[in-house]
Amino acid sequence: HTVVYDPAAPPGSPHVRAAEVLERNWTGTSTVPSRGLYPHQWSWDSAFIAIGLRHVSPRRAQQELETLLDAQWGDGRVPHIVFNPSVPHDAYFPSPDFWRSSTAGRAAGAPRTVQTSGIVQPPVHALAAWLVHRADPGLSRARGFLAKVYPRLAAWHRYLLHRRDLGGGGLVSVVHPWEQGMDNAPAWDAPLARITPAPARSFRRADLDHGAADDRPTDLDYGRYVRLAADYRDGGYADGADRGAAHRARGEDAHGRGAGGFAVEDPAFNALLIASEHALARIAHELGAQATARHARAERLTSALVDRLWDPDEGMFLCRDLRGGGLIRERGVSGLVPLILPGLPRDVVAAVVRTLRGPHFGVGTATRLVPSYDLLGEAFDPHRYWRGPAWFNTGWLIERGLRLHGRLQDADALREAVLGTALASDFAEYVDPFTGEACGATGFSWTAALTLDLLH
Ligand code: 9WN
Repeated sequence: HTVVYDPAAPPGSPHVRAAEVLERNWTGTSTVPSRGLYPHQWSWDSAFIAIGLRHVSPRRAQQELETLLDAQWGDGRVPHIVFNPSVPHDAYFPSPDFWRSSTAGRAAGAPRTVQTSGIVQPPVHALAAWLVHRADPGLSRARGFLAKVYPRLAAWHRYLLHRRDLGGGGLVSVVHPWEQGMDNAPAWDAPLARITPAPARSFRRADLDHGAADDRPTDLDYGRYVRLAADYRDGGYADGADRGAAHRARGEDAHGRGAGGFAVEDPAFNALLIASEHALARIAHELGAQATARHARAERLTSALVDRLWDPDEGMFLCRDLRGGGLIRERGVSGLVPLILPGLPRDVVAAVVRTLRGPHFGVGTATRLVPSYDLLGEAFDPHRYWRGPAWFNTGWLIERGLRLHGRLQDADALREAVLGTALASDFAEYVDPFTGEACGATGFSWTAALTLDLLH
């Protein structure tokens, strides 16, 4: 591969520093989120990485997405981790021998040659594929990039819309907090409280070898993550009605373990699917196919999102707990991410922008970046992962949303804050939303990638 040499960018410039992070984290076929903590390929990380990498090497950005899609399952799901076989199993937990994809996932069509997890992550991929194509359409056409990824992306969306509409209202549900990507967000506390944790001695966390315990999820959280993932695996990674059947076939109670203890409709996950559906329409059009049905579906999904998850009193979107019933009354950044949608009603846009600037998120007043959780919420902790710190992928999404809806001053201020903090923190995984102090890993790939995108 080649890294484009830009004579206008002196060594040590923001562009070069960000490109160097991506260079260091490149394995030859894809990019790890960070060298120590996350030594494999992650699904939504790769989408964000490709969005930045396209400015440095459109070729590598295409390959990043192709490598991920090569690990797609027969039922259409794109796994949240693709394991690197040359990394020792104890470097990350849960490892391939926990997920056992090629055996436990056989009925769902898991690939035989590569080991993966069996859960998913937010579908940012079609959006990424479209943006990668646009960066160098000539190369993309020469390599047949869109023609290659389009059927896979279509199958991925089909899986989500057909197998994961567990609430029956048109939206997609996540069955594990790792699927939504904001692992220990306070919104999950109530639905997770119903899950019996796996005993702490039954597994060994590898994350604490790299990250400060106070910045990471707790052991109790992990016990529940492990239980949910093991139950899903033991049901053959079957979804919906198939899930009960898989458990009955094993002589288990379909309404206990098999029914699936966790099912949540999340605003960010669904908004990213809708944004990607619009992108898939553009890709279809570019390939000479019909695009209108896809745009129409994206608009219908936008209406379903507003109908099911918008709370006018809060001025933001909330998560819906399908097992406990009703909206979860915790304010998280996920409820602001639908700002990226072009078809959002004007009054909804105005209310989300007010909430962003108001006391719960404080953007432009108490904070310059977007905290992951309500500054006034009981569970707020400025250093603990998704319970307060600001993250760069959500900052980027909200910056894009503000710009899309013509809030240029707010967008410019957020862009400056994101760029300044990313550079000052050495591309941290997440930061204290007040001080910008680095938390978690540094040299984190999506932070570097989205910095590159904002620089262009
Ligand atoms: C579990 C890789 C991933 C991100 C997630 C983030 C974190 C994993 C973990 O790291 O999750 O998937 O081990 O904590 O929460 O959003 O994709 O960067």
